[in-house]
Amino acid sequence: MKLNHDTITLSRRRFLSGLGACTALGMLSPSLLVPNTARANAQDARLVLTGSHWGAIRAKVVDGRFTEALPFELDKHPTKMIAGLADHVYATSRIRYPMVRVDWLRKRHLSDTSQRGDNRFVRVSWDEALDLFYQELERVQKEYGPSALLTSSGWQSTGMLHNPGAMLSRAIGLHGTSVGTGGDYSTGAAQVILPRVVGAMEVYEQQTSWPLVLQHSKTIVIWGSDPYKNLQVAWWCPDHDEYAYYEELKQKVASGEIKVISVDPTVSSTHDYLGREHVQHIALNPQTDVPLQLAIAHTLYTENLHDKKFLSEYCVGFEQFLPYLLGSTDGQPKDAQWAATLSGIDAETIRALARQMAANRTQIIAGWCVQRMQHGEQWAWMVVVLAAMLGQIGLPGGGFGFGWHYNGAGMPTRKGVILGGFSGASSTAPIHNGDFKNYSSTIPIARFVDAMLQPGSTINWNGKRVVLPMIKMCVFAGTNPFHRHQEYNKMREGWKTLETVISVDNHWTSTCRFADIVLPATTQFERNDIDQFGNHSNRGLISMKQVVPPQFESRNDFDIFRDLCKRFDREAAFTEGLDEMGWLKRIYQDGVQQGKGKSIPMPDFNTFWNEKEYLEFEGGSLWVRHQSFRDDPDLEPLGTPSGLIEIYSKTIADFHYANCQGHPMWFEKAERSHGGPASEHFPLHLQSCHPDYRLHSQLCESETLRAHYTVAGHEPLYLSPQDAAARGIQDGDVVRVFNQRGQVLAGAVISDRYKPGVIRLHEGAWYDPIWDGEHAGLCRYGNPNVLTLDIGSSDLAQATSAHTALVQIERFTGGAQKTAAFMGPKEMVAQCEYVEKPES
Ligand SMILES: Nc1nc2c(c(=O)[nH]1)N[C@H]1C(S)=C(S)[C@@H](COP(=O)(O)OP(=O)(O)OC[C@H]3O[C@@H](n4cnc5c(=O)[nH]c(N)nc54)[C@H](O)[C@@H]3O)O[C@H]1N2
Ligand SMILES: Nc1nc2c(c(=O)[nH]1)N[C@H]1C(S)=C(S)[C@@H](COP(=O)(O)OP(=O)(O)OC[C@H]3O[C@@H](n4cnc5c(=O)[nH]c(N)nc54)[C@H](O)[C@@H]3O)O[C@H]1N2
Ligand SMILES: [Mo]
Repeated sequence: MKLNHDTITLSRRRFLSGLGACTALGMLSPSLLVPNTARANAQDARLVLTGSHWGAIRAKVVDGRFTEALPFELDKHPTKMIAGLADHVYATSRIRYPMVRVDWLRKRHLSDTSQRGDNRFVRVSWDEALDLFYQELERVQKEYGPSALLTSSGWQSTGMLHNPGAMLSRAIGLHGTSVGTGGDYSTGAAQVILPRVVGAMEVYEQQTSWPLVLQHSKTIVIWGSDPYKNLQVAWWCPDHDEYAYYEELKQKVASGEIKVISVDPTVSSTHDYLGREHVQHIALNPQTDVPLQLAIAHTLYTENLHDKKFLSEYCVGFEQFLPYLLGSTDGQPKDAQWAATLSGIDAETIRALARQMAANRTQIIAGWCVQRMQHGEQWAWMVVVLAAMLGQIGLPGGGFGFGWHYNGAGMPTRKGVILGGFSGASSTAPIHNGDFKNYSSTIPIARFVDAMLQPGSTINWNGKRVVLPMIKMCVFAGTNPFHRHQEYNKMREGWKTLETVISVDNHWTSTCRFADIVLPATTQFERNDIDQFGNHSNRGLISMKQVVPPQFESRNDFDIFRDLCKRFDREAAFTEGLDEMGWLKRIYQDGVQQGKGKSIPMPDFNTFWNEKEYLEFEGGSLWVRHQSFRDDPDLEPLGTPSGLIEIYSKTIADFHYANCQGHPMWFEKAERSHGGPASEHFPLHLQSCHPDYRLHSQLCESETLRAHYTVAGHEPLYLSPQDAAARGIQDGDVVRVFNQRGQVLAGAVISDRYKPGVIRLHEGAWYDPIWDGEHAGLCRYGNPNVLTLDIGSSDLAQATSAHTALVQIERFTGGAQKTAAFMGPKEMVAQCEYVEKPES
């Protein structure tokens, strides 16, 4: 089969004028990306098929330059973000050569770490850089042992081979052991509580098929989720097919067949897309979901609307929860009146909501933002308890699900293969396998700055005691901690205790600024790879062909880590004797074998790579989450101690944590808007939700995209007309956003999608602190994590509490502050003064 290369083209200028016509907050209709009139003759350009977190594209290459990303013809709902992909290769922030921080080059691990962040770097050769990397690994293992070394990766790029996180793990793991990390920033709280309650993580798993939801649900409650915005990206290359179901949902909502209720302080993109006039908005005060949920439960119980049979046959512990709900344990019934004061939703609306949910088939679609808060576990637990009281878990179009906004969940899964990829593990033992001394060998990732600041202190974590290690060296590849983590002024203090920080990236992120050795990796467009096409849909496989050669001195992570391994004689264990194409063949041929076992015929590698370029799998059957459990709880028990849904968990109760007890409860937050703690000083709740125009910090480097959302060169700050008026802020003003933890500049966008007291700065905005002078520490671009709070969600999950943060804003009068975030390092020439030769 030959591919049809006569594909759709669209000039950037034309595409951008389409974008410009949208309001800053408006979702661009994906169909705008592929106007039929824009078909052009692409003969003079080379079109290269590749996949990405943003979908599959045909990269247009003119005179050896990647000029434009055209949507792959099978992607019917491409994201507007592909307009930034060419910039990903050419942005001013590309790391050009290996670089070493000036004072670290002079004094190595004895350097002045308070200079980290001043962005002064010296260019070195690859050999020099990798020698330094290796010498530091040796030194740290010998001087301190494995507890002093921490490595981490994150959202990196797609591709089954070029997986920087796996390469980092394998290479470092071949040299020596290091501190392990558990949990993640996405679902840290939910992924720890839900296995205790329903026996599975729930968050990353497949959800009930969309056709069944559309057929059976009468009410859909979208609880703190924004699928329309968040499905633009996925872990593997998305096919975006699920958007067709959102189109159907939109029609059914308009015709009144399905009622959608959005529980969200803001009008989300999904809400806006489905139609403001059709969706019922429960615009609760931020962080007050648990009181609202408890009041719904209270109404269901007191109005006898709960499913007693389901509670007794499929659940344990409703009796232990009930006294708390009714108030006999603490004197406070968790009724609608009580919740109204906290949530800002009047009592009658709450009661009506409970009745509506009990009246017919109700699907609860929960997101993850509400668990990315202090006590985030409680909300996730209450989602399950509410669904259990409604008794529809395991029925089509009923019950709960936590993953609809992610990886195309709800798409029927086609029968196909899942490729293996490059593994972070190796069968070869590490050279250094030292003693962790009295420190724990694994820590919750979101507590890694606490380890820097309080090594040796003990924290609780999901029933274990964790002694935080004394970390001396960090290596990052495919993650940007100075976007990902919270409370940068605290983090910068922690960072000073590190002797050596290494960052492998393709862009000069703020983490590179705060590193000692910076190594330039190729972008995904500069190498060959294979990816899954579609995630839960399993639509097929797609080749990721090299679009352009490596830029500057960048090298594939594979080559970087291979050459590191060479230095300690583990090259063969790292590569297994294969190069890039060798690995791709192996990964693909393993898939062919897997396919044989499943009766899925696949062409051989050469045919796939040279002729077909992508494969589509067939079939896909409809599926209902938790149905097998509902059908036979004895044969298909949940993975909880009782095999049933645990409304009361004896395991958790026995941990004796004050902030996460035996059943879900309301706990006051460290900071809460609308009259809660600290709101008298900082009255505004800071949402740092996931960006509409980026994947976290990725593509913030794209000028093309930034041109469409920045305000006077700053990250947009969304706020209500009331909050703006009260402060004399006009649309387009530069504002200072501040609290006791720090301050950032941003550009005001006034929007009626926000209720008073709620503002938003999207996560992933590049951190750009002013180094010294009057405004020292002020982030010029607008990164919300300067302002967020770095505490664990509770003793149970120790997850991030990024969404527990209050701020104040004012018009900024300090003059124009041009961001330098995207300009790379200040290049210096330095004399090496280091004398203490590392032992080898
Ligand atoms: N475009 C884009 N999509 C993405 C990503 C991206 O960076 N960009 N990242 C991906 C990743 S890694 C993840 S983990 C997911 C994140 O998925 P989520 O964490 O679910 O996403 P958010 O958009 O941050 O938040 C979802 C909704 O929660 C609402 N919300 C905020 N506070 C509250 C509250 O107190 N109560 C209630 N009820 N609602 C609240 C917000 O207004 C928002 O509409 O997104 C994925 N998708
Ligand atoms: N305040 C607040 N903070 C949050 C969140 C929030 O909701 N609010 N959300 C959290 C969530 S859910 C998540 S998942 C995290 C995401 O945090 P991260 O995963 O750290 O975010 P990314 O910006 O995707 O960082 C990936 C980095 O990998 C680099 N990279 C890309 N391709 C390659 C490659 O081929 N090789 C190498 N070596 N590097 C590459 C990119 O340039 C980028 O710097 O953020 C968390 N932080
Ligand atoms: Mo995430």
